[in-house]
Amino acid sequence: MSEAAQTLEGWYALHDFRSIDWIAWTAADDEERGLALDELNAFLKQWQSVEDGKQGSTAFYSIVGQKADFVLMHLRETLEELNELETAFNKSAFAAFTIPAHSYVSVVELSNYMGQPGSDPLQNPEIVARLKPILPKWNHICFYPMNKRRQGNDNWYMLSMDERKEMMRSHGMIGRKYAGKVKQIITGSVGFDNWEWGVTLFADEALQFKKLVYEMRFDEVSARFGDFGDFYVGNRLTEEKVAEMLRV
Ligand code: 76R
Repeated sequence: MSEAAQTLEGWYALHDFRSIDWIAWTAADDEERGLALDELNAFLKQWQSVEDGKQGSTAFYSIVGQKADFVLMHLRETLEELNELETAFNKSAFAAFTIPAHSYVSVVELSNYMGQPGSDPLQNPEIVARLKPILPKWNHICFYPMNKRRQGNDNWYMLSMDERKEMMRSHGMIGRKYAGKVKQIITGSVGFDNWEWGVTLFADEALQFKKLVYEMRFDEVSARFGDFGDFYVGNRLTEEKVAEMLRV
């Protein structure tokens, strides 16, 4: 058996994709819509205070195209907290105007491919900060799930640790070229959801997603071993932006 990569886990993640029930929303009266919007804003404030207390983080983005209208990406210390906040939101008047489009459950993950042998990563504040990241407030989000292939000669899980390390080094070098332009959060979902990882990217310029993902396609880890699910891309929502989006 090949040596398994060691992983460090941080906050649990829920990507909650919703569509808006536009028929119900436009048929509702001003008062109903006002109450629903106030409730949404109260949730946004509550999630912000959790983030201010460094107990979790939430990102709120629109989604372009028909797969969903928006995504709430929540990070929390436990799976129970994620479940509670999801249920609380579902009971709100605003959520009653939404239709579930997709969801993804995972946990922030760092693997030891690039780690320094002999050091305790959990004593390193930079690593701890990466395991419990405050999500950036950048203009755009991109999310997609992925697997590492397990087929014939292209079986990632049959490679030796050294072979995988070498390929991950090359992967990391490409990624580093996008430092400051794209922020990646890798969440592991083996045992939690349908794919092995969720890839969440943030950027101020949406084109950087295309450039980064395309460049990686030529790198062996992605070219030989990457299998990808649906891509979701969108724009940052603030209280003002969501009010504008929902104005009828
Ligand atoms: O953690 C680190 O920064 C060290 C290097 C590194 C690891 C270990 C790294 C760097 N990644 C790692 C692990 Mn990554 N990453 C992806 C995708 O679209 C595709 O082709 C793949 C989707 C992107 C766009 C991306 C970006 N990475 C992983 C893993 C876990 C693999 C495993 O354990 O087998 C996956 C699934 C994955 C996928 N990667 C980087 C980036 C970027 C931008 C970097 C540089 C980060 C930086 O240096 O700040």
